[in-house]
Amino acid sequence: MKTPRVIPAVLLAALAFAAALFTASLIGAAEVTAGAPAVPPPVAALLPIEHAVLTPPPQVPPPITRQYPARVVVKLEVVEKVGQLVDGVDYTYWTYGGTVPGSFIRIREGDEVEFHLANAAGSRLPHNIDLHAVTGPGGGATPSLTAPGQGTTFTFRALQAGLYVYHCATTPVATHVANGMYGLVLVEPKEGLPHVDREYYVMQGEFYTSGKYGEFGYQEFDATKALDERPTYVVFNGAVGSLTGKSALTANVGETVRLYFGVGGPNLSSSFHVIGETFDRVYAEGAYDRPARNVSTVLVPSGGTAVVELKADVPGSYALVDHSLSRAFDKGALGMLKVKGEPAPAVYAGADIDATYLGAHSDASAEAARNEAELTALFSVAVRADPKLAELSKDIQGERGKQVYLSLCYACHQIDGQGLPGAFPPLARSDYMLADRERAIRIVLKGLSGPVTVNGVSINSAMPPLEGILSDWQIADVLSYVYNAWGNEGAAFKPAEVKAIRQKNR
Ligand code: HEC
Ligand SMILES: [Cu+2]
Repeated sequence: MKTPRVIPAVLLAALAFAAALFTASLIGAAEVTAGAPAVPPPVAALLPIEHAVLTPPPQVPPPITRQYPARVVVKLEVVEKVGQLVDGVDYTYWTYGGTVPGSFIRIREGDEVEFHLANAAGSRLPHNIDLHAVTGPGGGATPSLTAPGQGTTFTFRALQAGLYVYHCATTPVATHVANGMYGLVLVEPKEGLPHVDREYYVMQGEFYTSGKYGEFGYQEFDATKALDERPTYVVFNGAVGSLTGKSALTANVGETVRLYFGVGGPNLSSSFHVIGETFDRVYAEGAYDRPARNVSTVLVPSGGTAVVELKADVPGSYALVDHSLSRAFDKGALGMLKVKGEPAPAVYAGADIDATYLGAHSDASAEAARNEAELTALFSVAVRADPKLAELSKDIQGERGKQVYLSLCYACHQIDGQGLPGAFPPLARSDYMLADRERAIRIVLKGLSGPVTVNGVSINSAMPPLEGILSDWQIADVLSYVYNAWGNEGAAFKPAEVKAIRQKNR
């Protein structure tokens, strides 16, 4: 946001007049009841006009340095578009500004906001917006109800500093929010915020898909799962991996980092935590006047926010998680802050967290996803040219299977398939596994317990059944991977084989 360094005298006079009118209009407003006009009050014309800088996540617009209120024009467009929930999984997102969460809006306490909501011509449905920063019935929902291809306008005064969620409030509301219609609006206190070196924008939300977690292809919204609050995905910034690998948040040792964190929901609250860090300051529920100090995990309600600040003291990888941990490690709510700089052995001397710990979010898994995408692209080109494609398709299946392996099996059988002596048998060159394909499928579906002997070593432990978690496709993929990794050699598995065995053992 651009700020004039010198405020012209004329403007100052106008401002003083505006302030007086503003006070008067506030007093007046308290007395006005029904039938008040929804149009901007006359004071509006006297405020300097600014156009809000909006940013996509995880970016945050620059701090406001202006010392006076303005009439801030915000233009936001709703766009319905297909994106990826995770590699290979397509989903139709409903977005504010083309991203989930929607564009970050930054204004100043006392500003008057002229809000323009547009709904793209290609949309199938009407949408609107309810900003929690609005004082007024519906938070703006009623005047902003916008049909596809149309635009609407309303104004509000940002009376209270804080960090607020905005979201769609069009019926069925939970469905609109579940499809990604939420974002954050920061109302900076008049005196501004303390300086930090970096600011980031992160929001948590759940997705309810017809298929299981990671099931490939286009996924429909599943209304029953949503009603039961049984999400398939719980993610930061709209997708699994939106804050990992190349997209990880970054900082240098010694820098201060502020995260504007919100929960879009529509249903779950978040136990927000950064593994390996303590928040030096937490503005709980986004309330700016009473920060708490030295907090490890902050509870953020659905439709709520928290501003957290930390100082990066030690280089390495820090995982952002919802500490309801199934969501983090099994449903996607895991991001990464990568801190670069000199080691600080006086604070921490030891290894970084690595692939063993991060599984599906590790660099190895990201690489498998990239390989798969490349091979798939090659495949579709090759299909047109040459019908002999069995080998290539097996490779693609292997890369997909590796991603399943790294999200589930690796935790017990280990990254390298060697298992852990006495606890988990090896899959690398396992005579037991390689001897019987049908039994291998059955083990993944139904689990295994009781004594078994693998490569001459006997073990008596238990593996949980995975039939409720994995689809036929995923089981075929993961077995194709383990049957061809670490020196193993075997034919690929087909989903139909898995399906047949699943039905036989029902
Ligand atoms: C929670 C830990 C755990 C997970 C997760 C797990 N397993 Fe196992 N698995 C075991 C244990 C323990 C055994 C041995 C069970 C026994 O002693 O009867 C086993 C046995 C096996 C065996 C037969 C023994 C061998 O070494 O050949 C296969 C094959 C196998 N698992 C494959 C998988 C695959 C594939 C996955 C992922 C889809 C997986 N497992 C996930 C713990 C696990
Ligand atoms: Cu909507």
